[in-house]
Order: sequence, then structure tokens, then C-alpha cells
Amino acid sequence: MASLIHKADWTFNWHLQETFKKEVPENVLEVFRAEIEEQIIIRGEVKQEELVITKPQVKLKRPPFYKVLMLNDDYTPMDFVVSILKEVFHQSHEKAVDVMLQIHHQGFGICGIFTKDVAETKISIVTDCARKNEFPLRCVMEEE
Ligand code: TYC
Repeated sequence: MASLIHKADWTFNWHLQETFKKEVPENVLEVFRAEIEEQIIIRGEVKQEELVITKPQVKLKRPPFYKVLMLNDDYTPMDFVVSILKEVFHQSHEKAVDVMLQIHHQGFGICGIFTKDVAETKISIVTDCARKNEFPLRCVMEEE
């Protein structure tokens, strides 16, 4: 709506300036602005040619993402880790086995990349489930 008024305003401004051949007085502009707004509201529709793509005033920033890393330990059974990767991180069986082996050999592995809330939730689900089963399995998160 704002950009539409802006476009219409600009167009009228131009025509008025052409007519007046000088700066258009502010009070004249005011009347036109009010009329334009009224017409747009009454019409309640936007014609295709009136749509203007204006540069957004505020650049939207992509939210930060977080890697959820799973850490190796000597006690959590391999099949428990695989089932967590499948259930909590929606990995296929093959992928879960690969990630689990990578953690086992390298010390850690990436379970997935999520927004902050989702990463925190997944970590607490993994931790709760591991503690209930008395395993020391741990995850940490790291900003991408
Ligand atoms: N190292 C464990 C074992 O030999 C297996 C394991 C894999 C544990 C990955 C944790 O995040 C882990 N049973």
C-alpha cells in the first residue's frame, strides 16, 4: 500500500510539476495525496501496472543457524546412537550408521543444522533420552 501511494504520488507530482512548470506547492500536493489514498481505498484493488517493486527499506537478515554436534564416549552403545540419529534427526539407517562411525572414529560428528530453538530442543531430547537409559551421550551446538 505504501509503495503504491508512493508511486501514485510520484506520478501526480510529475504531472503537476509539468503543469505548473515549477515546484508544486505543498498544500496542492496534500489535496492530491488525500485523493489518491481515497481512490486506492475505494477501489480496493491494485491494477497490475500500479504494482511497483521498491527496494526494501530494511534488509532482512537470515537467522543464525547452529550445527548440532554429537560427541563420542566409550560407553554409549553404537545401536543406541544410530537409533537417536534416526529418530531425533530423521536420518536414514545408512546415514545414521555413517555418522555414528564418524563420531566413533573422529570424536564428533554433525547431526544437522537448525535454528537456535530447534537445535536446543533436539539436544535436550537426546540428553533426556540418554540419561533415562543411563548413557553419557552428549551433544553440543555451534553457530555456523
Ligand atoms: N564409542 C561408542 C562405542 O564404542 C559408540 C559411540 C558412537 C558413542 C557415537 C557415542 O556419539 C557416539 N560404543
